[in-house]
Amino acid sequence: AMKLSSDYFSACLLGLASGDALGAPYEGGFLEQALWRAIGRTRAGERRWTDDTRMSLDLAESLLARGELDLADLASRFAKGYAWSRGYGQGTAKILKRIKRGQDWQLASRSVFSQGSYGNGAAMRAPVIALFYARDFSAMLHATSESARITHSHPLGIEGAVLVALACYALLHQLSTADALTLLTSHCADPRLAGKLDFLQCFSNSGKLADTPRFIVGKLGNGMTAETSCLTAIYIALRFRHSPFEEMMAFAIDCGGDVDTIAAMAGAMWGAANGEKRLPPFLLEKRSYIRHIGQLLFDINEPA
Ligand code: F2R
Ligand code: MG
Ligand code: MG
Ligand code: MG
Repeated sequence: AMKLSSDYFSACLLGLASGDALGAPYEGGFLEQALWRAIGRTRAGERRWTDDTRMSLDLAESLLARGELDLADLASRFAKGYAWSRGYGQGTAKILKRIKRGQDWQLASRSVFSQGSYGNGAAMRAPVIALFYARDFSAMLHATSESARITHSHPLGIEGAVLVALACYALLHQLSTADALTLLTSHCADPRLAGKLDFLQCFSNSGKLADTPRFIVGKLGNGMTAETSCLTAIYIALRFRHSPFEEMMAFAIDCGGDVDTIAAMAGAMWGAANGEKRLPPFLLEKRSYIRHIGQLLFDINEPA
């Protein structure tokens, strides 16, 4: 089996939280940004992260406590972790408040969008599954779509999550960009996502992965839906996989829109490819705890 290192597991989670915390000031409109200026730091001056990191930690804690994906346990952890000040998506917030009030998660999950959400909320936490199942590809694929069900049962919400998990997996295993895109393409069924993946592949084959944020946003999107954000994040991670984190982050900020989430997903992939030493060491909420969770996700893959 290929050699993996705990450093890269921690870096994947820290990259996710860093992209989230550094991107959060740019998400939303004037009011959201003004609010974040007021609550975007802890009393100790650390940058706070949002729902993206909170739900990723809930998922990691559930997997580690149960030893496998347990949707009832996960649903109750998501509900406990919910706090308005983390800026949850509107649909997800409603579902989690219902579960918090005692409603069965299976009922709650269908209470907002009858087909389930196609937001990027399942994709933003999918890197955790790539880490937990780093040595079991088929289990990873299965658990990723299952884990989306509580909040995102829409096919696009699920497929976005699968593509993000696959991209993290590919970078953790140090696949080339061409091989990573081939892997993604072979697991992409929805024509809307497949079309964007085709664009990315042509773009990468041409050796011209570089273009302006404006052009990329026009092609791939910068929205809150899985369809308009997951491939943007994958593009950013692949383009900047050998560049400093700060350059990747600057590009994500220039793309605008759902910056915290696009940067969280790209940051997770970047961290999985680069390890901790290249991550910026700014004051981040619960940094050492996040690193610790990354180590535990590594340990579960390395039976003594
Ligand atoms: N919520 C935020 N940011 C608030 C700033 C947004 C700003 N005011 C604005 O409106 O532009 N960030 C967090 O939410 C995103 C993750 O969202 P998640 O968990 O996927 O939420 P939700 O509510 O399920 O989906 C997001 C929106 O997409 C639309 N939508 C989804 N499925 C739909 C469906 N089946 N039918 C119709 N609409 C659907 C809805 O508008 C949802 O509210 C991340 O950015 C995270 O950072
Ligand atoms: Mg967020
Ligand atoms: Mg298997
Ligand atoms: Mg967001």
